[in-house]
Amino acid sequence: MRVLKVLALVFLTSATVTAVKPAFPDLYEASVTELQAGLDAGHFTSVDLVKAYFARIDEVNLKGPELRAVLEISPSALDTAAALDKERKKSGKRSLLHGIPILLKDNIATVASEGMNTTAGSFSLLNSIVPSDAGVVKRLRKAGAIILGKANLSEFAHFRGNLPSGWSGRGGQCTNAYFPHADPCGSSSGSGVAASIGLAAVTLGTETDGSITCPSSNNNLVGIKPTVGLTSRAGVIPISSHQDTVGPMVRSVSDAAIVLSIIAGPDPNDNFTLAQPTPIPDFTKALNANALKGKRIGVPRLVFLNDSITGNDPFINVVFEQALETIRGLGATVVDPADLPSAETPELVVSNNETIVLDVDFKIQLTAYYEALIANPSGVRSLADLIKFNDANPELEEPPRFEDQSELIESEATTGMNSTYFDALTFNKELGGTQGIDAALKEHNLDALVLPAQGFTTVPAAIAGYPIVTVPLGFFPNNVTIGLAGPETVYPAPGVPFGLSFLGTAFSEMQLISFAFAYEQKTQTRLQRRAFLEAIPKTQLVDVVGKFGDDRERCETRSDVGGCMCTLGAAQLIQQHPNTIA
Ligand SMILES: *[C@@H]1O[C@H](CO)[C@@H](O)[C@H](O)[C@H]1NC(C)=O
Ligand SMILES: *[C@@H]1O[C@H](CO)[C@@H](O)[C@H](O)[C@H]1NC(C)=O
Ligand SMILES: *[C@@H]1O[C@H](CO)[C@@H](O)[C@H](O)[C@H]1NC(C)=O
Ligand SMILES: *[C@@H]1O[C@H](CO)[C@@H](O)[C@H](O)[C@H]1NC(C)=O
Ligand SMILES: *[C@@H]1O[C@H](CO)[C@@H](O)[C@H](O)[C@H]1NC(C)=O
Ligand SMILES: *[C@@H]1O[C@H](CO)[C@@H](O)[C@H](O)[C@H]1NC(C)=O
Ligand SMILES: CC(=O)N[C@H]1CO[C@H](CO)[C@@H](O)[C@@H]1O
Repeated sequence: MRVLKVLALVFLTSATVTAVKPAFPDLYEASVTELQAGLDAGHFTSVDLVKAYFARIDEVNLKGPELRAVLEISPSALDTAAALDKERKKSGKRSLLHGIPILLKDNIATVASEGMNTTAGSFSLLNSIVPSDAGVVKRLRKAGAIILGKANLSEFAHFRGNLPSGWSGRGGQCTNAYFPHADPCGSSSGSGVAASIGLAAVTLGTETDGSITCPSSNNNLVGIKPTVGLTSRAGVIPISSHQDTVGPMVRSVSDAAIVLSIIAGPDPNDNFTLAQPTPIPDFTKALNANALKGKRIGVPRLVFLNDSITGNDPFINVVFEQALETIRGLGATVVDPADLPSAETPELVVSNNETIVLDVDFKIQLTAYYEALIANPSGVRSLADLIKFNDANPELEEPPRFEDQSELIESEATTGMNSTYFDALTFNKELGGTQGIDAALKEHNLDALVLPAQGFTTVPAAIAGYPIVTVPLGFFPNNVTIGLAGPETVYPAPGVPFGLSFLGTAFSEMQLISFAFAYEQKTQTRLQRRAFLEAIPKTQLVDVVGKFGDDRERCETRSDVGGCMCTLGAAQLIQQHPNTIA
C-alpha cells in the first residue's frame, strides 16, 4: 500500500516536469557543470541520475558487450541521492559534486555499512570490514557526491603477476568500449571504461606507474595522476606509499579540475599529504584556453619516442607530431628535443630499482592493510596468507590462463627495508626527478614536457612521484593490424583511443591542467569517435525522469530490498526504496 501511494506522488511530480520539456544532457558525454545546471533547474534529480546510471550499467556490464567495468553498485545510492536532492532544495548545493554519482576503483575503501565491498578485485577481501572510508571518499561525501559503485580493475592494481590488464578474480575480464574485447589498459580499467561511455558522471582511479594515465589513454578520457602526496592514500589498498596516488578519470579537463579540487588536500592518516603546499588550489582556475601562449613545452624524444623501447605502434608517433603542431599553433614554443639527462645513459631503461622499492613496500604495506581490517572472513592477514589463499582457491583466483601470482611471490621474498632499498629509493628520485624531469625542465627553461601517454612515459613521473595530465590525442585507424593483449583481449584495434600526456615537477598540476585544457579546447578529440554501437548504453534521463511507475503492474513489492523492483523500458531493473521519493 505504501508503495502505491509513493508511485502516485511520483506521477504528480513527473507531470509538472514533463510539461516543461527540458532538454536533458546526453549521459554519454554529460559534464559535471551540465548535470549541476539540470539539477539546479529541477529538470531532473540525483535520484533520476542514479537510476539512469544503474540502468546504463545493467545494459552493458554483464549483458550485451559484457564490458565488466563495474564490480558492485551501491544499495545505498538511491537513499543518499534522495537525501541530497532534499538538501539541495532546502539549502542549495554543497559543492560542484553535490548529488553527482561517482564510481570508485575497488581498491578505494568505502564503509561496509553502505553495503559495498573493498577488495582490489580479490576474493581474499570479500566481506572484509574496513576501519573507515578512504581519505578521498571522506572528502567526496563531505562535498555531497554520491558513491554509485565500485569499478573493476587489474587485481591488486596489477601487482599480482603476469596477468592481462583489467582482469580480477571477482570481476573477470573488463574490456574496452571502443572495439569488442579491446584492452582497456589498467589498472584502473573499470573506472576508464565506465567513464568513457557514461556509466557514472565521474570516476576515480589510482596510479603507481601508469594506472590512471594508461586506461585514460585507451578509453578516450582525461586523467590526472596527481603528485604523490596531493591526494590521500589512506584507506587505499596499497602497492607503495612512495608511488601510489589517487586521481580523476573523466571526460573533460574541466571535470578533472572539479574533482581534483575536491579530493586534494591534507589527511592526518597519510603523512605524505602533510607536505603539500597550502592552500589547496582551486584547479578550475586553471581552465584557460590561452594557457599555452608564450609557454615553453619540451619534447624528451630520447627513449620516450623510440618505438623499440616503448613498444608503441608507430601510428601514435605520427599523430603525436601533429599534436606538436597544434601546440605551436596555440602560441607555445616547442623545444624539441628536450631530453632527460637520465635518458642519455642506459640506467633509466635498464634500472630495476623501481621494482626493488615496490616489492619491499608492497609486502609491508599490504600486510598492514590486512591487519588493520576490523574483520576479514577469508582469514587472510598478510601477503603470505594471500599467496596461500589464491593457491587454495584456484577456481576463484587462478582460473585457466589467469594463474600467475609471480609478483606476489617476488614481493614476499623480500626481507624489509635495508640499504639496497634505500639506495634504490634515492636512485629513483635521481633518475626520475633531479636527473630526469626536473633537469630537463631546468636545462631548457621549460614550463612542461609533452609525450604520448602510452609507452615508457609514465616511468620517470612514477619513480619521482610527479604529476601527469592526460588528454585524448587520437584513435587507431580502421585498418590497423589487430594484435593480442591478453588471453581474451586485443590491442591495438580499430577505433581504440590513445592519449597525450603533459608532465611537470611536483605540484605543478595547475600548469599541467591549463595546458591540457588549452589543447583539449582546440582539438576536442574525444568527440571525434564513439564506442562501438552495442557498447553505447541507450538509457537516458528522458527514460527515467517521471517514467518510474509507468509499468506499475510490472513492479513487485520486495521486502528484501525494502521497496519494489520495477522493469523500466526493455530490461532495466530498478530498485526503488519507497522512502527515497517522498
Ligand atoms: C560484499 O559482497 C557480498 C557478495 O556479493 C555481499 O553479500 C555483501 O553484502 C557485500 N557487501 C559487504 C559490505 O560485504
Ligand atoms: C610518514 O611516517 C612514517 C612513519 O610512520 C615515516 O617513516 C615517513 O618518513 C613519514 N613520511 C613523510 C613523508 O612524512
Ligand atoms: C631506439 O632504441 C634501440 C634499443 O635501445 C636502439 O638500438 C636505437 O638506436 C634507438 N633509436 C634511436 C633513434 O635512438
Ligand atoms: C639500482 O641503482 C643503483 C644505483 O644506486 C644501480 O647501480 C643499480 O644498477 C640499480 N639496480 C638495478 C637492479 O637496476
Ligand atoms: C636487501 O634485501 C634484499 C631482499 O629483500 C636482498 O636481495 C639484498 O641483498 C639486501 N641488501 C643488503 C645490502 O643486504
Ligand atoms: C591504412 O590506410 C591508410 C590510408 O587511409 C594508409 O595510408 C595506410 O598505409 C593503411 N595501413 C595499413 C596497415 O594498411
Ligand atoms: C554490478 C555488476 O554487474 N557486478 C557483477 C560484476 O561481475 C561479477 C562477476 O561476473 C558479478 O558477480 C557481479 O554481479
